Amino acid sequence: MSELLDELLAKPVGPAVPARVTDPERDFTRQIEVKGDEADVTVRGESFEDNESAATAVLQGQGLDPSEWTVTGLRSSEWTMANGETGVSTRFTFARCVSVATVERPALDELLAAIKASPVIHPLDERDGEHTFIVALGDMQFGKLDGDGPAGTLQRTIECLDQAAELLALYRLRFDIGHVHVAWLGDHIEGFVSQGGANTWRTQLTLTEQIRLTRRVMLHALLLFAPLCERLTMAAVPGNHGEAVRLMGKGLTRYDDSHDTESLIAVKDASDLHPERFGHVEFYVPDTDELTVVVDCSGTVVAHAHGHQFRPGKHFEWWKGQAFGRSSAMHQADVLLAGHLHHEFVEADGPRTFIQVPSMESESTWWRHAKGAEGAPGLIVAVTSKGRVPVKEVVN
Ligand SMILES: [Mn+2]
Repeated sequence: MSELLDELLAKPVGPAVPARVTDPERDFTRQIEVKGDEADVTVRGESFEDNESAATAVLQGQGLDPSEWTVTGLRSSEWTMANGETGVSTRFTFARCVSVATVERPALDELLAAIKASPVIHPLDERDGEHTFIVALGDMQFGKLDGDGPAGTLQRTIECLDQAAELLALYRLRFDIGHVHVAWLGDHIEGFVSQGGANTWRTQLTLTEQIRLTRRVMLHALLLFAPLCERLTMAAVPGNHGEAVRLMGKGLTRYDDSHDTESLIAVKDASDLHPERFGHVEFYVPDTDELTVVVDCSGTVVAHAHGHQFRPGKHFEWWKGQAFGRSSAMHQADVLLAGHLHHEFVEADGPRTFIQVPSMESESTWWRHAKGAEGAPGLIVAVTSKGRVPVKEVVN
């Protein structure tokens, strides 16, 4: 490939997420367990002498008087510190020299009185750090005549984005939000590749019209959110409907060959023309031949996938499988945002959260005939920080 070709094919690929660095200070430095007249203190440091004084300090930190305690045993072992050097981990067993004859019991009545006397106050203006406001949407399938058709889907998408911007102001009363992230989760167009092209008759817009709507809706989101935050990120992933080329109705070209992502790349190219206005905006799509992209949102690693890669209900199995791959960023993802299945679904597994958005199109007529369920279109807004997602709300 020539340099010029590389330059003009360049895409805003999502950044690699560096491996989580263990923090010995936080993960484990000192530990104390007190059982009656015996206390076990485990400390880690550069040398045994360091540990000896640290252990005494740990006792003091627990409100115990070191002069009342004597070391009755210890166990020391070496460990590798964060800087690669060898440190010493020591467990001291202390015994209380003089048994405390009478253990003072807390006065229960006073404690209970204190509970009654303290009103529960959670000040709204308490700032505990950076938060990201996530706006996640997908499955507009612009062009399809089902339900209220392209006109209805377009109006709903714009209105939901506008509502999300209003909610941002409301959530700022509760959270310190500096970063807004808009996740485009695929199937933004209906396209003509689905079902071997059998969706063609029911698709009322041309391919370029479908793409134009997608691009301009993304542009609307850019213009809407860019003035409202210090950092705006937008990510898009390829959906099955957005696939640019299928061969004989089946074979694909490369996995990144998608109108769903290309529309966002076009918006990025436009925003690059105005750095004074959009210099704080970042755009991300999966790397060449890839289908997922991750973006850091206030310490939460947010992954994006369309959802045609896993069977319904098997999102965590798929996620676990991806995380097994050593080159995949999925093992570091705290949150997985997905589209495709057209209904709201939120599930947590330990600290990981899966959020599936409803579709923006009003219904799949085929699905309604098959299963009876009408659509419940909308998008999802969420607030996240440091891996947690305390708020998820459907906007419709
Ligand atoms: Mn899909």
